Amino acid sequence: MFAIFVTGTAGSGKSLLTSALTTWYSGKGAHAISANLDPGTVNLPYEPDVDIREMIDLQTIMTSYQLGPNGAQIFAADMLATRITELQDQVDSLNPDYVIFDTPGQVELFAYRESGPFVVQNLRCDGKAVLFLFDSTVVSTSINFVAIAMLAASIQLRLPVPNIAVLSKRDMVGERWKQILKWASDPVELENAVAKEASATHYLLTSRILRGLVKTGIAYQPIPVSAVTLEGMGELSATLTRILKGGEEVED
Ligand SMILES: Nc1nc2c(ncn2[C@@H]2O[C@H](COP(=O)(O)OP(=O)(O)OP(=O)(O)O)[C@@H](O)[C@H]2O)c(=O)[nH]1
Ligand SMILES: [Mg+2]
Repeated sequence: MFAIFVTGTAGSGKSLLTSALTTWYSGKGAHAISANLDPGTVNLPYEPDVDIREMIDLQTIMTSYQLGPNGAQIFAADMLATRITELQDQVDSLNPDYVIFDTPGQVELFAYRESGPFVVQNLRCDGKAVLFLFDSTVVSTSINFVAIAMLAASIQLRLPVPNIAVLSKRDMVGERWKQILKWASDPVELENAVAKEASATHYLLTSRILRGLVKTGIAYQPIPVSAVTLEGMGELSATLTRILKGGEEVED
């Protein structure tokens, strides 16, 4: 069994991509299941096979501990680790080839507290990967691209399994995703774009951050994907296969 954790900023397309990937793998004849790890989610664009909401109830937390919605979300996020045995048992009982985990809308609740990294590291399976979504509609300016790349680097620190960058919602920005890929592959082009976009102070800060990122070797070549038109799904699944199966024959 291989596990894929879909992460990204609020609204970046995690749930729809979870759904699209599950359907994609099923269409290829694999047994793929989806697992929702967001206790606070209300509407999901798919029917999860495993659902943390059956193990952690936000409403009960709010009443039992007299917490408001935000406090309860934090409490619930921290409880995730205590449900790992139940999660593992439920996933194992379905015996999937792939389990796609949809993670909470607020990435900080999953990545920066202890429970998310604990689950990512301790779930037993044959291979794991984290997808981090660069939302095309957000990173269509060069400064935002740098800001989200910093976040991606920080998620990589917190979730230390192979991370794959995905440029989500590519169908929403016309041809602009091509420009974003150029920035991603060429730091000089990105820096020039920042120079045009930013004020002098902003430019200094952004270009220094950018150079720092390049120096660390953390270069992002996000895979442009649409969870609606399914463009890019072949490339994404080929990359996942390469990483999860470590060099076995890839199929598209
Ligand atoms: N056109 C288009 N819309 C998308 C795509 N992916 C997501 N969306 C839309 O973007 C909005 C947010 O998508 P979600 O999948 O709910 O994003 P999320 O990251 O799970 O959101 P939260 O869990 O609330 O943080 C929804 O209206 C989706 O229909 C895509 O590839 N193309
Ligand atoms: Mg979601």
